[in-house]
Amino acid sequence: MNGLKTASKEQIEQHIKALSRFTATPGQGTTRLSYSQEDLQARTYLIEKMREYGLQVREDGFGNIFGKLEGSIPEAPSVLIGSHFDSVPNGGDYDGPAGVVAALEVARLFFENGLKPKYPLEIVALVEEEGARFGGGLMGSRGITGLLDEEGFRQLKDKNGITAEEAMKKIGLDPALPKARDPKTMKAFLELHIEQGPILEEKNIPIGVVEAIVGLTQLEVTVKGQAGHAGTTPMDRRADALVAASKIIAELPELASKAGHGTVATVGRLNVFPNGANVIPDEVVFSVDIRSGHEEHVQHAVAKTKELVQSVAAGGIQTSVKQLLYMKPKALNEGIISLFKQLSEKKGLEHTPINSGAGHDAMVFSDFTDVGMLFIPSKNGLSHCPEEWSDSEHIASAAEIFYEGAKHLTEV
Ligand code: HGY
Ligand code: MN
Ligand code: MN
Ligand code: MN
Repeated sequence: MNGLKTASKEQIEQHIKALSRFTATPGQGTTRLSYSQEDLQARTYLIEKMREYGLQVREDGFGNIFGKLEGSIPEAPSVLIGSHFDSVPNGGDYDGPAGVVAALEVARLFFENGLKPKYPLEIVALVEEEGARFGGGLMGSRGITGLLDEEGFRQLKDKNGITAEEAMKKIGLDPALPKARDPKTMKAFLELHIEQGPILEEKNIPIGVVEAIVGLTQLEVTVKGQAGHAGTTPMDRRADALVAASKIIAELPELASKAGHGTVATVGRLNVFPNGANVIPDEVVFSVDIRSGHEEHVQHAVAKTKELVQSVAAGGIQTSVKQLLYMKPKALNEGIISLFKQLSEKKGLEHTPINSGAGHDAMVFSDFTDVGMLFIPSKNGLSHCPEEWSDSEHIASAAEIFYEGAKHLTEV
């Protein structure tokens, strides 16, 4: 060997383990909501590592973390590598962190192998990709690209009515810092992510080269009825918000299957107000997450869902629908896809093309710069749960591909 360092499974395992400790639900998976104490602990860890690897660190007006290795060409656009470091409630240790840790490993290899790139390399750790605290999702990347403007950001509130700005200030972040960046400052964005499905494991292939990402939308449905006494209110004189909401939810699986092949619809979050066992529900607010590889199917399913919601607005029930997020299906950059395939072959790694049923920050960046994404296998195809697990060996292999790809794209 020429004495140059290569990606280390042990180093990656160390990072994953360290980040997994920053959870609000120890022993019940990873719960790391944006701008929480757990976010602050992870943020501190990531910034320390970025500095250790010789990177200039800054946080933008959304709290995204950037670690930059300057290039020799002044003002040149950067090659960004990274993913998100927030989680769903009671999620796993790898959804997001696998990509952040692989990017850290690329930075460590540039640093320890003394590489001097022409184009800058930026490692990025993104906030609020899951939307678990403020709804919608892909917030950090939409902020960087300007898809989420200052107005939109200011309106974000969590379920306790705390705004994103207040939450940022509480952990010492400054929301007034510069936010959207000029797309001309980005040359490429690369993201490693766990597959979150069963395909790579079933095929026993370590590397998935992502070609397209599903289109998705997130709706928030509000059903308003009339609170009342569970004992004294006759059944024919009720405007029960939960009964009305249930009629909508029960129809969604059939609505999704009729919307076109592969369309999925999920109600993952539901809040009942006032949520008392002896009180007729006054109001129900729930999420509807709709996805398809074909935009027309998403649009059809959204239209049908809005009709369905309208159809229960009778007998004292009122309904409304808010669209929190809408992303078209995205095809990733052909040049980076073939680069990833060549580099996988060079490393003797079996690879296969794959499409993503999950949304990712990569889909946001793909309208502004060249984007490439790799997947690694998920054990039993599980994700968004404490059982989520991926092999650090696979993260190391993907980090090697990203390292070679970053050398090529930054023109070391
Ligand atoms: O929901 C998703 O697809 C991603 O995990 N945010
Ligand atoms: Mn993710
Ligand atoms: Mn996720
Ligand atoms: Mn992502």
